[in-house]
Amino acid sequence: MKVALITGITGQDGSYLAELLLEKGYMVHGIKRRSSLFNTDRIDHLYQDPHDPNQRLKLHYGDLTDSMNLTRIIQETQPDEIYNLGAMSHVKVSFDSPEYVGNVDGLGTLRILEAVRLLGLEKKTRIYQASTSELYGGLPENKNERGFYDETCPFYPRSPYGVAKIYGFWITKNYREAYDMYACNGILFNHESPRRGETFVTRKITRAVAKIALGLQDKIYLGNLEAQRDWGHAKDYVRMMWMILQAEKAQDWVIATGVTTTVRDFVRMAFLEVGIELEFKGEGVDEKAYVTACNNKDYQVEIGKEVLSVDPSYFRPTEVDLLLGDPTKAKEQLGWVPEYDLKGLVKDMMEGDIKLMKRDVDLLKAGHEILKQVE
Ligand code: NAP
Ligand code: F7E
Repeated sequence: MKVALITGITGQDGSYLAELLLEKGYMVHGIKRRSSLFNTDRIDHLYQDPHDPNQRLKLHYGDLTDSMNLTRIIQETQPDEIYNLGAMSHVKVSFDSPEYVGNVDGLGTLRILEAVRLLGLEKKTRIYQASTSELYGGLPENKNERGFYDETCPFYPRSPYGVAKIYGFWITKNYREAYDMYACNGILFNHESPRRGETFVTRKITRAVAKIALGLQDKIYLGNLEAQRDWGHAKDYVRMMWMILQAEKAQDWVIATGVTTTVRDFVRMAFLEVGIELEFKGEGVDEKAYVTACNNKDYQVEIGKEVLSVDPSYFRPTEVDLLLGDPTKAKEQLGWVPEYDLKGLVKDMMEGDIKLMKRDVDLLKAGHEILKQVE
């Protein structure tokens, strides 16, 4: 049985990847951080009985800042594949905690590579490093001749997160070249899902739109509506992480959809999923969105209602204006065929959040009923 170790298993990608590897028959080890509250919501459905000897998912307490702990876990689990997905992954927050992000996202990668090397596992263990389109920084002059970012384009990170991840990228490449290790960077463009962290822009939008449609929230405040991102579905992207480690030769790969969309248009698409049409008026920090039509009888919001404003506190000190990836290499050499397009992604996220918010409303109603009976 193949053995995989996933750092960041409790995150969006870690949870989908664990599901995929279990389906493929792997023994999956995951590293989770100690926390004062439960932090395994995204994988609880995979991990029902830790006492079952046939359980193929095992969690280990650990942290990417702790070399001894990582070395011990790798020694104990002897993985065939390591997926280093653990990271402080929020770009805006990285400006508040630049040293921490350097330690976890940058040096954390080195700790994994060095542990594998010191344990003499460099010929056994294949390593996937979660690199990112943030490395490009969105500089227009660095795109390829077709106007996309691919594996040949220069990097220019624009945040402490991007700078930490560039260390992770280069140290992975360096260990591959210096020690002949099978270590790859997946340069993944933004990928989202119903499991996306609530403070990333897509999930923030789909949660708010679901609440507005159900009458639970009045409006949403966002930052830069002009920013453009190449958004794919996390389920498609974790499949590529696995495929990257199955390739004959260790290399670096861009995974993207090749389509870019503004934050503003993502908002429009999310509202349209519940039949609500919007008009945007004003510019810059004064831009607002108003409801112009409600075509679904279940989601009726007052026509003319203001549902979006800009809050400059969400602006970043340095912004990545536009990301657009060219996945030709992965398509041609790995057979990359995503199942979801942007419309499918928005639909999946909106369905997830409508369901979630309705469940909250039902729980609230049930609570009121119980209170009434007690009174
Ligand atoms: P995520 O949802 O934020 O998950 C990050 C994971 O890392 C969580 O399990 C988190 O644990 C863990 N983690 C954080 N700090 C850690 C530490 N000090 N030690 C050990 N684990 C730690 O991120 P994601 O969207 O799944 O992304 C997965 C990876 O891909 C990340 O490295 C991210 O930077 C990278 N990436 C993401 C995208 C994207 O669009 N999603 C694109 C390119 C690259 P807790 O649950 O305890 O917080
Ligand atoms: O921002 C703009 C914001 O935080 C996207 C991470 O997974 O992908 C992610 O990083 C855009 C930016 O993701 C709000 O300014 C507007 O231009 O969803 P995000 P990100 O920064 O692109 C890359 C590839 C990673 O590697 C990262 O780990 O949306 N934006 N208004 C906003 N963003 C947020 N978060 N909140 C807003 O209110």
